[in-house]
Amino acid sequence: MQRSRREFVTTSLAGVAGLYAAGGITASQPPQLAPEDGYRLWLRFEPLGERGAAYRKLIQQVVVHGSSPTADVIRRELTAALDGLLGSPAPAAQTSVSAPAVVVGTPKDSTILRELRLDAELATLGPEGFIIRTARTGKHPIIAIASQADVGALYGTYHWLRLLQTAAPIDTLNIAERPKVQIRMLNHWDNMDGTIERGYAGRSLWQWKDLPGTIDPRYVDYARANASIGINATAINSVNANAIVFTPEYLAKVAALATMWRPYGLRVYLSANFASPIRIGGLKTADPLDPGVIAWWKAKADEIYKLIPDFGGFLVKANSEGQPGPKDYKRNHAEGANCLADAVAPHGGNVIWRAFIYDEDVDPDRAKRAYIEFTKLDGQFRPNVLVQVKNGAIDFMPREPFHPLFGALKQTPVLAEVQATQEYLGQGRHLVYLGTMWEEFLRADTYAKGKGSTVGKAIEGQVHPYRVTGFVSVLNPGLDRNWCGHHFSQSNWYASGRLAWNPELAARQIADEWTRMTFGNDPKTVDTIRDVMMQSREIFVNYTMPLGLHHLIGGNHYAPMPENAKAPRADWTATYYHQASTDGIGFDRTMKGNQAVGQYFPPVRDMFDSLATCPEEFLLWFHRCGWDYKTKSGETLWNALCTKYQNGARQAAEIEATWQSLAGRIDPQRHKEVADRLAIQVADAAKWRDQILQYFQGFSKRPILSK
Ligand code: GCV
Repeated sequence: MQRSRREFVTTSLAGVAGLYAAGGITASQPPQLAPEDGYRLWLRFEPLGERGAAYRKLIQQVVVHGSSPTADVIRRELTAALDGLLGSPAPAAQTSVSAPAVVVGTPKDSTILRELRLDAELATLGPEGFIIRTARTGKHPIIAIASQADVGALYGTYHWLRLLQTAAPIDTLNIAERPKVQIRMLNHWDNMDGTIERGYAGRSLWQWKDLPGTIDPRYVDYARANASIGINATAINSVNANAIVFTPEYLAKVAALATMWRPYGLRVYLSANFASPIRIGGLKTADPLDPGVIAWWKAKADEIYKLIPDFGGFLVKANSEGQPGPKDYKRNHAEGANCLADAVAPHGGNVIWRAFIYDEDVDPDRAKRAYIEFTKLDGQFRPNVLVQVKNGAIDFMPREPFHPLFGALKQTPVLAEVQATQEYLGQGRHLVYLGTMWEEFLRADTYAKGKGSTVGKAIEGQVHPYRVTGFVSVLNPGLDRNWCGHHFSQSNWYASGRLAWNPELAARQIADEWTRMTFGNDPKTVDTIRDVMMQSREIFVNYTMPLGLHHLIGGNHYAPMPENAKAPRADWTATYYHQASTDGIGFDRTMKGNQAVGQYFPPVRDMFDSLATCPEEFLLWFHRCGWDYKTKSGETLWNALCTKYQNGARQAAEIEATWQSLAGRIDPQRHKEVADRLAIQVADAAKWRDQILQYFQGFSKRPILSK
């Protein structure tokens, strides 16, 4: 892994230095930036110039204490990163201080850190928390990075490197951090044949045919990226799970990955096919109350834990979109989850049971179904079952109100599931930063226990005291050099990790950090990119599904298809949701309609229920309105809709022009690759505008307002 990253550090440095040496440019001309392919993500560690020289005075020595594999990772990361950032080879990591130094480790392993008497404070921060503090040892100033455990020291190291990468002052540091959420997880939707469901960046990262013998260096870079943002769990196979992953042959391969990732604090989970006892176990049933089935899961869990002692547990999509589940045997979701939970409990494992279920017999409205099923079962799950709930009740739409299950389950820990893979948000082609969308979601107030019971606080376990807390991001990177297809999709990986660590972080801060780390600290570049990112999701909503419209797609969930009326299920069409007719448009989910608003706590219910108080961005989600309904701007609904689509398409073109203004400030390869995709985005935005407005005009019978 170091091989590949160092290779890139060396190549880009040599590129810049080489140009100067060749006399091709003078100091007054901006240097030609070496092309970059995006492989290094936000861990580029490019030279910091003058700022680097200032840092170097404070960092003349690197001292890392500890002998664990994680301490070795810290040593390697620090040395390689400082080599790059400070623009000259950093001294090899040492064990004693004889000059201004950065000192990393645990008080247990480090006399220097022990002397700082940090134990009591570190105990409140837990094994993943850390302190970064300016201090002294003997006559030398030091920057201490300390934790109770090596993994916390690793997180502290990345945090400190982020300060350097973002050109922050490091003279007087006094930072104490601990993650606000315990399970900070990625879900990959990778199939065992190497394809990826909703993947837009090539084939699966996992080379099943080469494992366990051959370890692709990329697996380590994946772990580095995750550790750098605090991700500590990963479910590597699709929730539409193939039971083959539980065969001895594949478990040995999974174990090889788990072993490699352990020093980075990354625990493996596996998605479980509920019918595994039949599919690979030779049983005739998968009934969770059947003694043979119970014994099968216990034996399988024992087998897995022998190979992977820190295995996280099972992630399960049951009785959803054709997947098998307990309802096939007339058992409920708690009975199904508990069977698997009992199998992993003796080993300290968890079962993460997805709430993305929408059986048609539960309620005519898909948005209401999961709430109805899971609120009935609260209190019936084993303590090691967590219920994983998507941010909204339909399916990762460009804008959804928060799922009413947040705050509603008192006894069952609820994890949030967001989707970094932009399935409904332009996939690998549109520049859409999702930090703002998740901020909106996490800051939404559920009122579960009065004002201030935000979704963020709920998943932190501060609204109901959950035994375990979690935040999950569906991320489908692939073998494309830049991992995510679109360079800017990397920002959604980054943001989901940062928000999992602290759901209260601001989207703007995250965008700023990511931009600096990914594109450098040039002020114009940073301001321009951060501002584009901050607007990008709203712009996408404007040209696709504004004013609470949702699911105006079909097929592969990319292009506009408001006419989509035929699918195997009504709730896979578009017409089911928008319900446009000559009278108006929108889904009446009010108390006078299908009462979906009644699933929210009273102040939220009332806010959504009343046309006067319902935020207009959710208007047609909750209300059915006539085409001449007067919106808050004074425009009729039809004209307001036209305005949104016109604005969205225009704003997409503005992003493209803004990006062009950065030519020369960003390396030519990434600049061009983003520009090429922006051209697609602009054309798509115009298509969305035209197709949607023409289609709805067939009902509104009003002229399309052009701006
Ligand atoms: C993994 C949506 C996606 C499916 C996905 C499903 C889920 O329906 O389109 O590809 O399946 O969500 O989250 O289980």
